[in-house]
Amino acid sequence: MGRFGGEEEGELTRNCWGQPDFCPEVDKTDMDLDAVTKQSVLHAKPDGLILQYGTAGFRTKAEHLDHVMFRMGLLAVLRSKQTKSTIGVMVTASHNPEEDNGVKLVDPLGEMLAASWEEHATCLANAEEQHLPRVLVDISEKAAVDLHQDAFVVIGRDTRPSSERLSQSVIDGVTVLGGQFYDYGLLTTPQLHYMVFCRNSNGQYGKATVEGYYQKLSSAFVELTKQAFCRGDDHRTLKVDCANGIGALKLAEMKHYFSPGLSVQLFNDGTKGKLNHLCGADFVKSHQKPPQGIEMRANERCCSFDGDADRIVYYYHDADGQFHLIDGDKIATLISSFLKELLLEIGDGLSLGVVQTAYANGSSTRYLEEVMKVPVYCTKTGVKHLHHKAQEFDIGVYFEANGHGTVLFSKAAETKIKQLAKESEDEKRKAAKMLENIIDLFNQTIGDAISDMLVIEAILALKGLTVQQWDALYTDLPNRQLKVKVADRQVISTTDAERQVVKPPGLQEAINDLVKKYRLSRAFVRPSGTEDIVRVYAEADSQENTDSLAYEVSLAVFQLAGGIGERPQRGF
Ligand code: NG1
Ligand code: ZN
Repeated sequence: MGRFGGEEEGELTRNCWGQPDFCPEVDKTDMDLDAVTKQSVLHAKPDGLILQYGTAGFRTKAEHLDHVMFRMGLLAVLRSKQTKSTIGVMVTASHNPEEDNGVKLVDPLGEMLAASWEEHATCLANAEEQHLPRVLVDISEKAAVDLHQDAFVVIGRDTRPSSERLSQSVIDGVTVLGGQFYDYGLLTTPQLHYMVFCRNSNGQYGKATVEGYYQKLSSAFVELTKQAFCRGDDHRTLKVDCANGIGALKLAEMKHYFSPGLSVQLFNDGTKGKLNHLCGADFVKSHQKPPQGIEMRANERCCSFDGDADRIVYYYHDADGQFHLIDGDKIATLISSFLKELLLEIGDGLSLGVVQTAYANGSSTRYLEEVMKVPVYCTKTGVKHLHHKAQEFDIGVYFEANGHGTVLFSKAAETKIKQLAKESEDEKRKAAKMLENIIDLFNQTIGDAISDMLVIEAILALKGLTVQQWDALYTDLPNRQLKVKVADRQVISTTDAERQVVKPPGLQEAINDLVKKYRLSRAFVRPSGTEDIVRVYAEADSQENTDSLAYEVSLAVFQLAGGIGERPQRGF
């Protein structure tokens, strides 16, 4: 028998991209490939199934994911050995329907997996059964993994019915390659990111327990809001739609830590409804209406989390019963203006930048640039892109319009702020102390609905702002997002932070001609990285024109990019 489960050493093979390749030389004792082969049979890959590590890992129907979970367990071990750090594996499909599931790996600093390893992940997930050992060896070689290193993997999962079994498959993958693991069980996605960073910073970022997370955020919130609540504004309540997901469980555990400063009332807590069904941040943002299952009174502040609690949007009904959505763009604006004020007070020349995607409402970009005079950058969709851009500033604020975002503070900024909080005179010290608490209140590894909610509540309390005053910062341009089904969404490729189509030919020209027909208009299309659809976005001067433009662009996509099923229809 050869060293790779029956293959001959040095034999000419094909790697997972179909290129001719030589079997690499790795000592079999470093990885028990026979055991991997045996275990893998119990997590067999369905024939012909090809999946891509997309915007946020793998996502599809839960019943197709068992082999992917097992293999991501294997990959997490290799990544852990290579980085000599703890790696996270999160089992979730976020805002997708309950029947779906997904998995993503979390890198040592709590960030999304590095791009080169996304390729390895895709390779490993799609390898046919008999090629699995060779692909593992190949990845180890290409990524120079020291196989003698120990590996440690932490695992978290959301509340989907399929998540428990699928996370067991991850554990099977970790153990068969000799990795150690800790299963946190039910966690929000951002909590798992937090745990990974805590462990790799030897506790400097915080204690790697759920209790540690609650304590860190809550004490920062209580410290930060002391001043506002001293003014007697101590009866703050907030209604939270938890999308029938994990956010409900975690917020129910945590709310005692930050009350009486803030009392939260939970809706869609998973006791009755279905996950993400007619509720949650994604539903509210894309339908621009309130979720089912929440009682809203006029002018009451409400918010929605998504299914894994990494996104948040706010909203309210005015006295005339009109619905007002406060999305990620307006959250970024509120936070940036608060931070900018504090930075002016400490007067230390620290740079502040805001990062958005093409989905940001045109009014928000204009307000940030022209009124607030803050530099704004646009990246591709997906928090990993925003996160990396935000790292270029002393203080980088990033938010997707859908409510996924956070604020990053550079090490230098943090040191400076801490020093000022100790040494400077009164007013400066007060501002620096606030910034110090804000640093602790943000989850700097990834967008976090719980942490963002506490930041927003603290700012509103400190500034004495009502939800209406916040909403009035600027008026959103009417906008519409639609989905188009096509045979193969990869026929569309884009450039310029996804604002321009490169392929198929003629599509961008068609969009340009349609956009010209309307005032203050803008439209773009891109293939989704999490669903099997093409997304269409349009903005214009009125909702009617916006809907018309969105419809016409959808039709152009349908006709020029191989639409399938029902043709797009006018009217929503
Ligand atoms: P896709 O499906 O690639 O558009 C969606 C969101 C992203 C991000 C990911 C991960 C939109 C338009 N897209 O990605 O912003 O949040 O899901 O959850 O909201
Ligand atoms: Zn999510």
